[in-house]
Amino acid sequence: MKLIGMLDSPYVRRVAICMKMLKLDFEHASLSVFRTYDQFAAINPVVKAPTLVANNGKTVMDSTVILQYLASLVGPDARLFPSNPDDSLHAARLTGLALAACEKSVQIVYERNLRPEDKQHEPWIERVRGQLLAAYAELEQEVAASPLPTDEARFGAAEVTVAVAWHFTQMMLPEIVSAAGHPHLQAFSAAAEQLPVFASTPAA
Ligand SMILES: N[C@@H](CCC(=O)N[C@@H](CS)C(=O)NCC(=O)O)C(=O)O
Repeated sequence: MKLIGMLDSPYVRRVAICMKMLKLDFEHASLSVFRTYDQFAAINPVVKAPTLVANNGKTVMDSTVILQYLASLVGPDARLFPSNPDDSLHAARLTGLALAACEKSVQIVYERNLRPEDKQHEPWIERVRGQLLAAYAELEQEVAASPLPTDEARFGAAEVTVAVAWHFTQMMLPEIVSAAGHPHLQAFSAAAEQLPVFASTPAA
């Protein structure tokens, strides 16, 4: 299998970390959806990162869809997604909030980096900023109410996604989402980034 996309994308990084946790054999091609557009398009004409090239050559995109497929490869012992309904609901809530935070972070980064300054639409940026802060406020409350594990053996896709999302936003938009205002997320992310599977899959 081949994972296409750069690790500075939180979506690519969550998949890469989960693949390592599942001990799946894969090759990583660090192609940019911007700087190497044509090379990326030759693999997946939709040019979305991450793209997974399965062993039969078929491509699959969207990090969540890719993780669902990967979980099916490793059978019932796979620990990406909890099976008990209460744990599953908790994981789904954490993942949904973290993915919304990633999406809103990426929207702000694209707005700043891709659109000329005189074409930027402040009301739209304000809306996205409010959504981003709301997602992290909810996530901070969740993590404060039930602390997340910090040993890799107890990590599933939800824990990976929360850690990767927070690290990405802190890397790109620390002036918008303050670390000091989210102490539980900050502490969880710091512990996660120390784990060998995170450290060997750096975002930058
Ligand atoms: N929902 C998707 C989002 C993926 C995504 O937006 N990736 C960005 C890179 S961070 C991308 O492909 N950007 C290029 C584009 O959307 O044209 C996922 O979970 O994989």
